[in-house]
Amino acid sequence: MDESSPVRILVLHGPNLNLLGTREPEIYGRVTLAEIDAELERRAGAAGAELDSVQSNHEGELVGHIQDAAGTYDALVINPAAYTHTSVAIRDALEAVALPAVEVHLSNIHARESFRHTSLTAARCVGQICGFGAQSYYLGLDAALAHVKGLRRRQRPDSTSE
Ligand code: CA2
Repeated sequence: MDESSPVRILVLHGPNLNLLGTREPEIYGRVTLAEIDAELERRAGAAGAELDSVQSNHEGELVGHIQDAAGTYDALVINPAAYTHTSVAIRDALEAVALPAVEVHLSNIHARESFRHTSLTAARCVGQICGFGAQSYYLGLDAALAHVKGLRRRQRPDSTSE
């Protein structure tokens, strides 16, 4: 993809995140997934980037979206939700496509039950942002855009490797 083309970001939301804003507001807030997606799209547009969002309750579908993202998108922002803590398949897909990914979580998974402290997927991501509610997604988008721009800068023929 040439350097002048808009950065393309795919946002992947894992299981149950379609329920956002309807239940457990004390943990996940009152914002709906549609509101988060609209704000992500607005912010991406303001930055000259393009963004698509997909939610799935199915592990295999998420794996399929990760595989299909290669060649179309420059980076992923992913909240694997409960699959964060269980899914070798999503971890392997992230590794296989070698697309930069930023893992995001609404809640601070490290301050919750011990089974949420481990992320199988984070090690295959550029980094993880958690605990800031919907802001985690917006910070994740900023991080993904900055990362892709850095990669493009380093790929310029005249760039020096410091
Ligand atoms: O904090 C996050 O973003 C999580 O990825 C959310 C997952 C949880 O399993 C992870 O440990 C942390 C759960 C998503 C469920 O979302 C709901 C939203 C509203 C009502 C019920 C569930």
